Amino acid sequence: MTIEKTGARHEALGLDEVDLKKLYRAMLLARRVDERSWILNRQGKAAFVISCQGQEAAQIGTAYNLRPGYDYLYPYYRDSGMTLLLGQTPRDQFLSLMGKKEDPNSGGRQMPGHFSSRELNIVTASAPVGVQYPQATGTALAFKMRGEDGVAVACGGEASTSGGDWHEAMNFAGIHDLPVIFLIENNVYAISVPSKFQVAGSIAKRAEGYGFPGVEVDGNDVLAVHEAAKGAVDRARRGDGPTLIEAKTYRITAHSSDDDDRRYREREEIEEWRLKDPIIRFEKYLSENDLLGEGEKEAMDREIIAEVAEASSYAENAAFADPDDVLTGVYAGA
Ligand SMILES: Cc1ncc(C[n+]2csc(CCOP(=O)(O)OP(=O)(O)O)c2C)c(N)n1
Ligand SMILES: [Mg+2]
Repeated sequence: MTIEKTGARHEALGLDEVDLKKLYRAMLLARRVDERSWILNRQGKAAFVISCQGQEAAQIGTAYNLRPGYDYLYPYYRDSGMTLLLGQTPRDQFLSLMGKKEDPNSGGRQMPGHFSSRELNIVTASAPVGVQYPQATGTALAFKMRGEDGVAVACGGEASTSGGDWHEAMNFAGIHDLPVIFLIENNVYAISVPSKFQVAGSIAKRAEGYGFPGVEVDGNDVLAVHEAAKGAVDRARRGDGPTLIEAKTYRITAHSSDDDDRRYREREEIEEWRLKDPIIRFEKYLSENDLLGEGEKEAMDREIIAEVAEASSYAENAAFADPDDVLTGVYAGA
């Protein structure tokens, strides 16, 4: 991996030391929240976990370019890193994970991973994969009609590009030059199905057929993702239209806490990808460029672990949602 050694990559991207530490901290926070979530699941305190592990660079590198509360994010279930960067807190995530009343996403009514915040313009996903793409495209149309320079970002896994919604959204966005970014986090699997049985050809190249750029990027390299996303965001704000980003990455964990991935993939494959772990790679870049010493790194991690522990115990002790409240906000008038 020679790319880490080319010192001033971040300078070429207009990122200073403060930016780099924010990027690193955000990736590590997402990882630690995720790890804690699995522990809560194994303790019987969280019914279901769906993980972002391995995809932190794709998420943080993209979200770092957005204006929270102005741009719109249509995340998918793995995007906890993105939502944390935009302003959701570890406490919010644990409250949601454990179905607590204070859960800001849905008051404990929704499955974890359905991130939602009116203040932050994060729009909840629906359960069928891919329905977020036409919704985000509609929001981009609204930005354009109002003459605003906002950007809508819609995210999903590679398998969601096999559905019709994705193609319809891509086509509509291409026709009307809309300020929407499609971020595909290609993590190689759709539950147990490897991408070779799910996706024909290149995802990134499909954008050309819809009349706008498609970029394939190393999704485990946060600086490469940042560069691609910055180009896409700048282009959208200028009014030049959509961009598709295919971030090539890997799902380190099983599909969810209910999945046993030993049934369909070799442990060696996971170990190979662990060597390309986006957090370790970025650590290496930072340390090779004397931007993050061992002591500072450990202090940051200790601080994050303490923050996560505090958030987790707050949520554990919080009240459950009231069963009588289950239909509030579900049906009109309820
Ligand atoms: C339309 C639809 N079909 C099937 C499912 C069941 N399902 C949930 S997640 C998933 C895998 C999606 O894979 P991908 O888009 O690659 O995302 P990943 O989970 O790998 O991040 C499937 C098939 C669903 N939710 N919606
Ligand atoms: Mg996938």
